[in-house]
Amino acid sequence: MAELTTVPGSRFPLEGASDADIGVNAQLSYTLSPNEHFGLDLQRAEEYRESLFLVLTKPLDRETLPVHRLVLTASDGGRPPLTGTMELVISVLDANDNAPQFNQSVYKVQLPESAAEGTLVARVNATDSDLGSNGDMTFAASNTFPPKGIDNFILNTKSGEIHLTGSLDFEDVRSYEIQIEATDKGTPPLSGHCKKSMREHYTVSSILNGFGECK
Ligand SMILES: [Ca+2]
Ligand SMILES: [Ca+2]
Ligand SMILES: [Ca+2]
Repeated sequence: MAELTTVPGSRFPLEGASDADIGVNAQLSYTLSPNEHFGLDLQRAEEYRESLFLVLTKPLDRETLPVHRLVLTASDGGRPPLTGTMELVISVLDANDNAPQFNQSVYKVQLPESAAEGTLVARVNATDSDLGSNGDMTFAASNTFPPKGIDNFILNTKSGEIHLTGSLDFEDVRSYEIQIEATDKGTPPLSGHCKKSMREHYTVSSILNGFGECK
């Protein structure tokens, strides 16, 4: 079952049990082990024909619980009743329902004016709790202030590392601000869009603003 798209009320047919006895000794009732997400619905079309459904009662979230294990018990109407049990294992398939989140919303870095080309300025880091491509992400610089700063820094879209590519001049620009966005590879992709800007003056400083998820 897929998280997100499998909505409460969804029904899944289960194969009912059978009992070789007749009459009340063959009338089965079913119970499910206590759980938060599933219930049972037994429909009797004719006297001896019944359909058993597993019904989803609460949305699934793979990030909270990826596998649900339930025990279905069938009891007959005899005295004493005889029971049979069966285990149901339900795997929750991933949907892209989490946007990448930066571990810091603002990274502040101070660099000496004399910093050499190629200097590692910072490495931004984000996490996404989805699976596979839903959790893989790329980084992009969406805005740089002042705009000419775009020539001074290069962002590795995979690692999130930022390197200095030009030379710094304290008398010319005292601080840079770079806004970075992380986007996952889900369909459709999700990215954070929370802006926190901040400017301060250091000797020559660059301020990197990460976009976290808006809460
Ligand atoms: Ca989820
Ligand atoms: Ca997910
Ligand atoms: Ca995601």
